[in-house]
Amino acid sequence: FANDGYKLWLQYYSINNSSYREIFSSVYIEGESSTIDAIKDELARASKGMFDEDVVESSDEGANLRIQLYDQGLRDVIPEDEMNSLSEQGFFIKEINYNGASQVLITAKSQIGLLYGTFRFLQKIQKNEKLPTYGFKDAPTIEHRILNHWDNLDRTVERGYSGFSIWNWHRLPRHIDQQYIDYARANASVGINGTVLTNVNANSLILTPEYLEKVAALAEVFRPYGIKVYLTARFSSPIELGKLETADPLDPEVKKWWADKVEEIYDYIPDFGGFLVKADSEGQPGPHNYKRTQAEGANLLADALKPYNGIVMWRAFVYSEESPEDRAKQAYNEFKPLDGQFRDNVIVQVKNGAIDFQPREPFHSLFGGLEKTPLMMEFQITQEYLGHDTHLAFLAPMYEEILQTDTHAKGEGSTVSKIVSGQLFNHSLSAIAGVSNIGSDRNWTGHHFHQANWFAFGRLAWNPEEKSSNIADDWIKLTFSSNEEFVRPVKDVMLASHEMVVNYMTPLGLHHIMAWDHHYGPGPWVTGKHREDWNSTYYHQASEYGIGFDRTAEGSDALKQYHPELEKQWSDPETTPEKFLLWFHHLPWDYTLENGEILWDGLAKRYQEGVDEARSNVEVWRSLEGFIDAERYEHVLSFLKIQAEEAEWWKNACLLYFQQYSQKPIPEGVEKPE
Ligand code: GCW
Repeated sequence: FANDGYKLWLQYYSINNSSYREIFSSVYIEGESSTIDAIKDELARASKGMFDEDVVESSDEGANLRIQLYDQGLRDVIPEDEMNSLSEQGFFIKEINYNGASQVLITAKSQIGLLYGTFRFLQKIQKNEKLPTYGFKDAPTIEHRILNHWDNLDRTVERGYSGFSIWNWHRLPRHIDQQYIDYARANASVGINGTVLTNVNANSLILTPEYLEKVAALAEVFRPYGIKVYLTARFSSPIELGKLETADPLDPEVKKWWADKVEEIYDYIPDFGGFLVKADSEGQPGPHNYKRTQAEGANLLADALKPYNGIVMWRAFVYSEESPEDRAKQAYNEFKPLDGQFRDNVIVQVKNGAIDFQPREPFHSLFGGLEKTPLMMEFQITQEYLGHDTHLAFLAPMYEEILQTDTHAKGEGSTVSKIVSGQLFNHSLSAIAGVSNIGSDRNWTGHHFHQANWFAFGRLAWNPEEKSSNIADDWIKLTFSSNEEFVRPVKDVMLASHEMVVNYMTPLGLHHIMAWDHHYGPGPWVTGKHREDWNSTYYHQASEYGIGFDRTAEGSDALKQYHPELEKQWSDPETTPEKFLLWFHHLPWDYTLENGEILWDGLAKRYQEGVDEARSNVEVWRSLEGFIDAERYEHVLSFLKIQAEEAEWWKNACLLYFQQYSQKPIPEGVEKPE
């Protein structure tokens, strides 16, 4: 049985390279620790897989491969200031001359740095890449790079489409599954260094000793790989677990309850990372229940965690269905006045856009809106609004688009990435989160290509300036093959895939026209039964006159929340990028687009483009049969066919629906919907 899908981008498939083959025949690794053991384990797997050789360890510093912490003795080969320019988890890989023989040196300031360096070196080997003569160094710019699992204790996964949760609470703590170790390896190999194990719609049971014991067992598996464990904290836990009458953040008994609880957690997990909290949102309890602010709520937990260096990740996804205010404005309205009121171990976690993980959104106005409070990015890796498990959408271009947007918060060049890395406003606490797409499926992520989104999140978390095309290139080569005849077409498909999905779902800035509740498939006719004014037309506002959500001064004025440069640019439909047109403007059906077409025709053509591309992807993939194993080939093919059919379903449904308002014919070149 092959099941290559399980091995993710750590395939270590056989390659032909005699100089690299030699490397493993003498390896010097200094020191002893569980992280050093993890390094040895990885080298052994890689050498076995790529060259069918065992690693031969040597006690001689002059070995072919030398892995050791940086010290004075290495000053001659790597100057101290070069090393000092790297953050604690960075590494340096260099081919050096040792007594006349050539040697590859991997060095770092910390053992985790050595592990990261080892992974990177093994990736270079797998890709058959030469080391540059001047060496190769790298270090992360964001401190906390975290996966958010929306995993429930009964092992269902909210918005998870890859089976059940990989955390088997029933068997923990006594049974440690190999999958936990492989999870840690995969994460460490791209630099992810934290994991929130539980759903933000939290169950307070996770904070009981019965579960903490299980959490501790997982933390122990992850520790050698530099991965910290975090939990979600339900704000009403003092009532549910502590039998207190209130969870009011200013109540002394409540404060004491959390302080004691946190102390207990650290008894189990000495390096526990902290809490992630969803409060006052979609039915979750929070400080609003006691007429307190989000800052008062966050600070309660921050004070409890402070003695142990734990942090609070407090989500900004706060809105009320009851409020008449544009949903896109609510979080900013709530958090802007609180800037500066959070403790220094609180970081506010903001989704990339202000509505909710739509196929495309402009960046959230809180980025650049808050200055004194560190903000972390929350991306969604799982594809709640992007076709769930079966639709191929490579999300790196979407993440990159957001990270590279200029907020103008401190003049030109104030990109979202610089806010997230803490550079722009000089925050030492920095973090980024991705809502995981991992589940119990044999290939972890349902679609084989969705492994690439987990990989891409890790790579952009490590370096938010990284380019999507590099990420795609690396992922394809590590996961499948380095054969350019395979890599080139697959990379083209991947890099265009997000735009393709936007085209057949929500072109030109349309949003939230998915089917109600499960969000799979089209549903512009119903957006939320539970709320009066979220009637069928709330998000797209289609009428005989036109379509789109007016967020200019004449409309909800959400644009006011952006810095003046953007506010000005985006207030005028003529200067608004077309990808955001209907996000900010309500326009007549015959509004003229950049290419001279009327809006209705342009809309219809984009739907068609998406469909055409989804169909053509099936053909591209068919032409690649034989380049990879049959199992993964067939699996991907079958999903691509589903995607092509469903792209058409999206197009037909949306065009037929909107046509009742536009009353215009389907333009030439667009297949008539049936
Ligand atoms: O995207 C929405 C989802 C909810 C989710 C919520 C959130 C965890 O539909 O399922 O709840 O966002 O981010 O809190």
